Amino acid sequence: MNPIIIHTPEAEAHVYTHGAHVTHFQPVGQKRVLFLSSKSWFAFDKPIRGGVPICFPWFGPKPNEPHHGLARIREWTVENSTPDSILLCLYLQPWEARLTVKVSAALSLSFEVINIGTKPEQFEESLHTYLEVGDIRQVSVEGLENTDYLDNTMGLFRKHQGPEPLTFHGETDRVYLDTEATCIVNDPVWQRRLIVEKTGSKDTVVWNPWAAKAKAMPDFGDDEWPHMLCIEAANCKRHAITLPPGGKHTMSTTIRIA
Ligand code: TA6
Repeated sequence: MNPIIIHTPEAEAHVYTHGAHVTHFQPVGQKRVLFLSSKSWFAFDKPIRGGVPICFPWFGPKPNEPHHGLARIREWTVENSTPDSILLCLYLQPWEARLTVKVSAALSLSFEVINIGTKPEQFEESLHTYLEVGDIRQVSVEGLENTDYLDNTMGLFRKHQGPEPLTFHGETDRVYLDTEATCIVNDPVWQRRLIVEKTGSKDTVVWNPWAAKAKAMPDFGDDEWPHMLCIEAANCKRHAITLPPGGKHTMSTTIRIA
């Protein structure tokens, strides 16, 4: 399993046909922007740990099915590529899924879903972006202030984020609701700010497993949790999307260093 390397004058990105999985994005002269676990699986029946997993056609658990859907453990087909972009496709009845990756000083992922079936169908989705940070305990996130969220560490209990930026003091697993906001990740250790924009998404998922959960994951190094933060464009739970036959929906995320 080897990545497709997209090398441009401004940045380099790595993409696997397995899961249409972007695993690496590094602007010239900068530290890498995406976290990739040193313990990740690279196996046909397992998702890669890090980068931008595509969660589709469901988000989270589903009885007797793989967590976060099938798209990230399926082999996608390269339909087109240019020096700075690639288009990958997957047929997963009743869906056609298309991911366009564009590489410049920013990394842009556009995820299009088409209902190729004969009746209305519903799906959930997330571009499950793993950002690399110097130390999560010193990171703050702007853009989610005054927003309700479901706390997945407390049975999806609904809470409210106050006027202050989000900071991290333990396992954090939240679905911020009804937000189309751009998130700004302030990383004082690496002295940079990461800008995470999105379109076509009503939820933003924020995740860091912290020490205990990291230790329990075989494909996640025990000492890696301080160096990652997931900021995910998503449409999940009550924002699941229903498409008529022939209907299309696009969600995108764009990540760059300020
Ligand atoms: O996006 C947050 C989350 O749903 C967490 O609950 C945690 O399960 C994480 O995704 C990673 O899931 P995975 O199946 O990739 O281990």
